[in-house]
Amino acid sequence: MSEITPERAHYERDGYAIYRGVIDAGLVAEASDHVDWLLANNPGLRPEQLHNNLMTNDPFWVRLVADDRLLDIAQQYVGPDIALFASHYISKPPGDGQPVLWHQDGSYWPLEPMEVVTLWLAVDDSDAENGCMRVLPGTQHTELQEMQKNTEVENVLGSSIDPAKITPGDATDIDLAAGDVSVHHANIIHGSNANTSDRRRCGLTIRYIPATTRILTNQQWPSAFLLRGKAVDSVNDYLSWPTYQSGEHMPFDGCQDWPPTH
Ligand SMILES: O=C(O)CCC(=O)C(=O)O
Repeated sequence: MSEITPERAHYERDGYAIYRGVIDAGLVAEASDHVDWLLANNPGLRPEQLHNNLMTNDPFWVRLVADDRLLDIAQQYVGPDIALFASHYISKPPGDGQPVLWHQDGSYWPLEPMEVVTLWLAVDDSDAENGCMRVLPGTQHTELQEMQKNTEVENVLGSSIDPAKITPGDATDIDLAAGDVSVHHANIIHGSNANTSDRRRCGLTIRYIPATTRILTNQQWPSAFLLRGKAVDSVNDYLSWPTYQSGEHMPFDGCQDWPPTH
């Protein structure tokens, strides 16, 4: 059983926690370059929509989510056998970065049981001005609600909780510096405002599951990677970690030796 850290106690009470200075500036800069590289290689995609289908054959993305500093945090929530379920860059450009309307993540996810934790890595400084994540503390204790289609404004998910059920005045802004990480529960109600500032706001969502959580799909899930520990028989089919190929993938520190033997 992991020791209960102050962050973990905060998560138990409020449904989220903040870890400062987790990822060094060099790796954060590579993640920032990665977003530019993904956009250059996927013309037409909005920068808020860099989803897990893009990561199946992307060594840097796997290297990033498999970073021990992130896994050490995830392990406190999901135990030692850790798989990836999904990961998504939400990069809100200055001026017209779209909001993420109020939602609960678990309402969207084909997971059984719903044992999962999200780490949100700040690639940029993220605050109220540029559309940081906002949470309604304590709502992790509420049941998952059905999301409703919502296209009143251009928004990242195209759906939300019925706005009449939300009191935005109760929200807490999650103010992070680049390299910080916030953690949140699958049931907590959260979202983020549009980015009307002159600074980009980019974060990487990373959804870690214990190897006992099943991804309910008939097809190979595009971001099912075993990242630490052991798989459980007959639960999920995991992908091989992609091998770096010069000219095909974004180069990164250590790419020639990627993946490590594990
Ligand atoms: O990045 C954002 O603004 C929202 C992130 C989010 O909804 C999530 O990580 O579940």
